[in-house]
Amino acid sequence: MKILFVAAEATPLVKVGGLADVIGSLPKALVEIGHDVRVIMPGYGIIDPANFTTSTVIGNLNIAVMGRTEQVSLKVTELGTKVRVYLVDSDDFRNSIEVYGKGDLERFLLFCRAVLDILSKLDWQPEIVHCHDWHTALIPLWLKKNNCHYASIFTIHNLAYQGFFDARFLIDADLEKDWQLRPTDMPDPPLNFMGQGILWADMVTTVSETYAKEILTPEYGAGLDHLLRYRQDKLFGIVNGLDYDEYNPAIDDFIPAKYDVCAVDKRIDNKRALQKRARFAGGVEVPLIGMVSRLDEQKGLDILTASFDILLQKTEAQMFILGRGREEYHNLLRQAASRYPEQLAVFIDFDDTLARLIYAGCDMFLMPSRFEPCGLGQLIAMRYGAVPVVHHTGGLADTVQDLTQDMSKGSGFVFQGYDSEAMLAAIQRAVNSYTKKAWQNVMRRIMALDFSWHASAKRYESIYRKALELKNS
Ligand code: NHF
Repeated sequence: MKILFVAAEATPLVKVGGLADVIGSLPKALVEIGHDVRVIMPGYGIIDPANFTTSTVIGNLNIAVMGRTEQVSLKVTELGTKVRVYLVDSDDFRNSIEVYGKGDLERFLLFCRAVLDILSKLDWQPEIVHCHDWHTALIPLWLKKNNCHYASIFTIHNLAYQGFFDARFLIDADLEKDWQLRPTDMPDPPLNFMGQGILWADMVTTVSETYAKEILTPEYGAGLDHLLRYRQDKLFGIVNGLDYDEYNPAIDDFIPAKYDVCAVDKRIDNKRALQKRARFAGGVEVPLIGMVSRLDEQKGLDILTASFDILLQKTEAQMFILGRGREEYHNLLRQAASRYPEQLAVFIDFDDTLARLIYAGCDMFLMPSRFEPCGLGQLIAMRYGAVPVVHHTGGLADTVQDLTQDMSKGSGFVFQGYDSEAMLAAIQRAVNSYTKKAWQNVMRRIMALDFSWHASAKRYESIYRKALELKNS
């Protein structure tokens, strides 16, 4: 099949979050099982031209948007992975120093319109247009409205980000007619981009089975649960995979000591390096909990920051936290780190090299997310032998099985209720289990689990086939 991925970010070109990892790795997995996959994304000015040579495919397209005409062209770059990436080049994207920020609604409206226009002119025609997250969500609407022959898939990576706007934008962006157009039984479309992808795509997917069920409820539906229930028979959850070439402790040049499942004892050198980086004095026998995360409520920072005193007074454990997010949490974390300098290290940063050292050196990896569509951190942690401690939600529930008392089965420490007590109890359980002999077996067991893309790529393949059948029926 010929499949075009449409998304706002993709590794290795630009990455803000897990979306980029998926767009950087799922197409490769689909190519491996015989499909022809290309990606189209905005040509941000921050994409380093020294690393990616481009050539122009289509020049000088005039796109009408917000009452003006924007000049757009299409470039292409080869990543050496048999996946071509098209870059939509416009002043707006070229001049922006951030991937997301001010003017996103206008920029992604332009992107969606440009993709539609480009599709009609491109010398390579896909059968499937696979759109990801709100930045691309108007495309399924316009494909339907224009009776285009492509089947459309819309994947929700995180329902919390919807591209919200107000009634004024609807008029200025000339979207009023689109908002009125709908079958009589279709719920009223809300004022955001995301709803359109959900309502109009031939198939809707999200990134884990549990999250696919959760978002049908008002509690997790972020105001779109009624639209999702309306499309329920076309909604599927497919868990994300991990790029096993990119994340492999046996060949990872960013970590001090490389290791594999047969030599987990070598991790100790990475732990030492991590403790040194944190300036912790305690020895390697002290349990070390790692966290690499966006620092906000979704990721559980509210229950975590409320628990430091109990956690660090009740246990000897050390904690190493890396991430960025809300200012409020930066301050709370810094304050806690200054209260417990021997036990808590906080790095407010995006730093892939340090992140890898955390995965390779910590004993436990904490993800107390309130909700988690899939989550990548727990998958990387398991691949690197760090035992996950997670809230039972979304993709965390689908990928981490609670360890039995004797630790002979399971892959991590899972807590059920979303509150500090439940999280603390799970951490305590992990800390108590750390000295047991069985811990080594758990490390080996989780490193041997298979979270590569192969199985999920096969599931996408069957969704694409269903979408095509539906389109041609
Ligand atoms: O893994 C990629 C990622 C997910 O849970 C993650 C999230 C955003 O919140 O699908 O998207």
